[in-house]
Amino acid sequence: MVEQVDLDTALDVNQDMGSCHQSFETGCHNQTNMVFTYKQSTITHQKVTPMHQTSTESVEDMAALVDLHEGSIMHNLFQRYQQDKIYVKSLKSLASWLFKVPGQRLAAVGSTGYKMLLLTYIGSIVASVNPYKSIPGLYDCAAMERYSKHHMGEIPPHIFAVANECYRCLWKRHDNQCILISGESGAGKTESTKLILKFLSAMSQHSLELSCREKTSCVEQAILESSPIMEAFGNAKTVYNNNSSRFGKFIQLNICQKGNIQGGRIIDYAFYLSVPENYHYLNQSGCIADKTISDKDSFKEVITAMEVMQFSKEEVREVLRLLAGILHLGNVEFITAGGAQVSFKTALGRSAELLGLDSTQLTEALTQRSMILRGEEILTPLSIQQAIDSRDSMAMALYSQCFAWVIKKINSRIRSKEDFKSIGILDIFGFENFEVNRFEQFNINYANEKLQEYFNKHIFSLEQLEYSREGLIWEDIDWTDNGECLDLIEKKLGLLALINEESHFPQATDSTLLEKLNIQHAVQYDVRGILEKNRDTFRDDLLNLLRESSLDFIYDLFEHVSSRNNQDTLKCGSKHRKPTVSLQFKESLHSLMATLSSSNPFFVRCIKPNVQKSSRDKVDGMREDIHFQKARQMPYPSWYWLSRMNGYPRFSMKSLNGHGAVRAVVFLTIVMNSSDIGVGCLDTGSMPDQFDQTVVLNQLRYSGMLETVRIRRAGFPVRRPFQDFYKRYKVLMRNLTLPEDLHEKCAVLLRLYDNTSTEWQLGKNKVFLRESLEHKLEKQREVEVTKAAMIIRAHILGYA
Ligand code: AOV
Ligand code: MG
Repeated sequence: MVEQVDLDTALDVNQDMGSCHQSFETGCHNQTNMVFTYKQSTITHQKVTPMHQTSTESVEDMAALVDLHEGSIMHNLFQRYQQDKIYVKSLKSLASWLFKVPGQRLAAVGSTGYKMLLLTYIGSIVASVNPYKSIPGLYDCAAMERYSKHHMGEIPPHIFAVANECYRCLWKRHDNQCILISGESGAGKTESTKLILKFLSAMSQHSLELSCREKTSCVEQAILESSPIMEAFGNAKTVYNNNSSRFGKFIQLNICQKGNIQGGRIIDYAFYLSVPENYHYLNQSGCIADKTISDKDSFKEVITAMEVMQFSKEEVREVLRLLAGILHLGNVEFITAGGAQVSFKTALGRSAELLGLDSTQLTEALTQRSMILRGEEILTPLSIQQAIDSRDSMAMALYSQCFAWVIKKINSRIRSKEDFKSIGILDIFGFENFEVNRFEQFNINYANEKLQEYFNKHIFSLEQLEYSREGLIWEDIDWTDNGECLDLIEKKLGLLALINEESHFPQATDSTLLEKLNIQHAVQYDVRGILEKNRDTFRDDLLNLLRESSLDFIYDLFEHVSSRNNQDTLKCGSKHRKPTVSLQFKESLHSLMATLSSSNPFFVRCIKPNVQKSSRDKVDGMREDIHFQKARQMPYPSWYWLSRMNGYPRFSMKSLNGHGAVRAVVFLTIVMNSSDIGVGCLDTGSMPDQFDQTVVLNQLRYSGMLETVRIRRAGFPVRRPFQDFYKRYKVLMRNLTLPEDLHEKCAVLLRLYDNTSTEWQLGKNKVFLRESLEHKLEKQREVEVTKAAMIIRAHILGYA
């Protein structure tokens, strides 16, 4: 007897090494403080079963994997990645058959039955692995053409297929659609967003009548051109991504009845997340040039984009001038002579000139603080650190106002009336876990948790709720709820509440905050600077100075910025104080979630194959070499070794290790044909193809990928109200003796196809089907319908 080896028990790896699905653990690839455990086990060959063909050959739809566990999912991704097939899906779209028959389309939209069905339909999930290189032909016009003509599931999974399905759903469902793109920093969210925009704008232009092509095509172009501008201002290089979005954005495309993009709107979730060292201390990062980025070309691209976006020549100049002013401001240095004094006058002079400020006034504002107390101005000299802080806060204020202005400008260019429905595309900043994580990371990770919550709700909660509401026999699938993590952030006495409370005490410092947080929670973020960033108070005297700029552009930027101590705030007391950054952030996240909740979601899961930002090609040449070297240092997963020995992986290992033990190293010996073969096993060792399993497995785990595939497979994704089901398949029931009851009628047909009732269940109001059975029914129906059509034709022609 051959039995499946349960490596969970066999390996008994160190279980308490921390499960990685919480934001504070995710993305931690820092291997330096890793603990390695070592253990030896022996398994006889009877305990190892051959891998199913679906695992050795890779599948497009992960729900089709016969061996379903982390190992097989990851291996599937890996195999496809090796063939440059970066997309995989975990659900075959239900909608694909509903509208397959063109003649059915209108009827389907009109019928309430279908609407009900469609409302319970969960958007599809596509996973992509970042190739870190351009794959020829993957996104060209021919590809767009192909995907626009096929339904999801008919041709290999692709980001275009998601965009296409989303676009079609507008017409089928008559509600707003949204595409939610998640994944950690550098996984490919922004690239996916741009590809979706590219596809939708092509679709929009296609369905245009020639006469109006000119006018509308401008809007599409403008929407596409918004990307380089926003990236130029809102992105920065980080260790995870050379072009990392430092702001989240939600792009809404308004589509008119005819199917064209009318215009759109971009909402940014920036909120001063842009720390100054990312921008004006360009030299501090120690990285001025990057091989992968051509500054000259990017600059040209941005300027062209701004022209398309109808920024006037003057406006472009003003923006560049402001940026230069900020850079010079960053070079202003201080020495101490009593209080802080400006030591590098040239930088200050240039900066003042570029910003249209009086250089003496600027010097004063940077080195002393002025306050009006009972009508009298009181000047306090600043320490060097305080002077540096005021310089930085001024630079940041200039930069963020400028960014806000750019977004406003773009929006005014692409604005349209909301005519029909919209497609929203959400591209946020991905999970980050640096060596030191600060307020920015806290907010970024909070946003990611929120998005995960939305995903969980749709994929797991609502789905299982529907089953129980309909009284289906169903064993609930366990999934990792991130509710606790969100409670930690959002609930009463949660992190946000504590940070905000402390921000309102003028005397509070980062260390008092730390103390408070430590009493309540244990979280790993660096508190330094949190309070200041959260309060986001910009000194009134600095604000006033900027408002005195001789340049209209700068004056306009600050005209409506409210000052900290303005009369209203004082009069109304603490109730009306300016909301803190994190409070605004929380509110905007909640309003975003509300918008998303009223749209039909599609999910794209971006996965990063490694942390070196490397493509597969880069290492192909060295593969054997690395393989050899690494083999000595780090063990490989057993199936990988077996694959080396046998040409391809032939052995199925259930769940490669115990839950959460991603960072343990285990050594496993498999006895085969009575000769011992040492098999290095699992985790930490990175695959020689830049497909680092630790990195990938981590992402699969915290995003709930395994559970997603499981629920997709175990579930009954196809569901139709009895009446609809009967109507559609009546043609298959013609020769059957049918009972009176509608419910029973359906059951008779279903039993005919599957009398074990594994592929279907009857709920209280609906028939629930697995996709496989629905395919069979559809196929047969098509045969019958064609037959009927031929008979009718024959009659008309007078042959019968
Ligand atoms: P992110 O948006 O998910 O990170 P990006 O979309 O900026 O990540 O992708 C990072 C880099 O990966 C890009 O600059 C490309 O070089 C490469 N890349 C991503 N997707 C593809 C693709 N489909 N084909 C080829 N190369 C790709 V962050 O914004 O950091 O969370 O905050
Ligand atoms: Mg991005």
